[in-house]
Amino acid sequence: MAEEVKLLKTWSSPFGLRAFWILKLKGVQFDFVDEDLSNKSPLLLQSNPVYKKVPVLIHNGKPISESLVILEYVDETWKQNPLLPEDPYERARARFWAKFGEDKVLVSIWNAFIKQGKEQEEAIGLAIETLKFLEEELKGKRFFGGEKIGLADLALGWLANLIGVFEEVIGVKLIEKERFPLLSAWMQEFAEAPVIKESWPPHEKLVTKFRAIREPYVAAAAQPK
Ligand SMILES: N[C@@H](CCC(=O)N[C@@H](CS)C(=O)NCC(=O)O)C(=O)O
Repeated sequence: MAEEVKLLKTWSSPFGLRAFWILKLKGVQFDFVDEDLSNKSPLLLQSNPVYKKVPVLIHNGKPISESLVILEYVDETWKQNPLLPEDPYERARARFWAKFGEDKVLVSIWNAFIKQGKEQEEAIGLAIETLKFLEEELKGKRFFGGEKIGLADLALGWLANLIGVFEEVIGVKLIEKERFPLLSAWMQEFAEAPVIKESWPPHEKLVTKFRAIREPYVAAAAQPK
């Protein structure tokens, strides 16, 4: 029976990119739909009734939500080009860094992006402290997965382009080459890797989108307290 693989995503979503990347890296044939998140399709609402978010992978009619869950599902279902290593300890480490990316990196960078004034300075300091753990983890490695792209690389891959977008919008450099030489080299190598390099959304379009997302936070901070 032919496999039916459909990905619900949206053009700008870093979470959607994770699912898109792994399907491409595995060479899985799939269709995708770019959802309009201001008018979600019935298929999205039925497929992810809990969070109502993209990405959703629909495999032979069965929906799978949450990008990190999708990465593991695809890795277990299509065995070629494995994302996770064989060794259980190394698998645990890859999952640890993927989770760190969600819980710490994403949160601290988002705060640095939306906060203003003194709060922003503090948030930037925290983001830099968080990023130092990634710099340390990259010592002696090309990718978080070692010599090749692994789970943590796809989980953290959004950094390779969204950091530049956030930096442009807030006018502050978060990842400086001098402070983060290994992370900067990883961002460049990841961004230019086959499959990844063809998938980035247009930079200017992202800047416009994220500038608009940030505006209400800027306006709220300007209100007298
Ligand atoms: N933890 C989720 C996050 C997904 C997510 O936040 N998706 C956003 C797009 S970037 C979304 O669908 N937002 C629609 C909404 O919140 O209504 C994942 O990793 O898949």
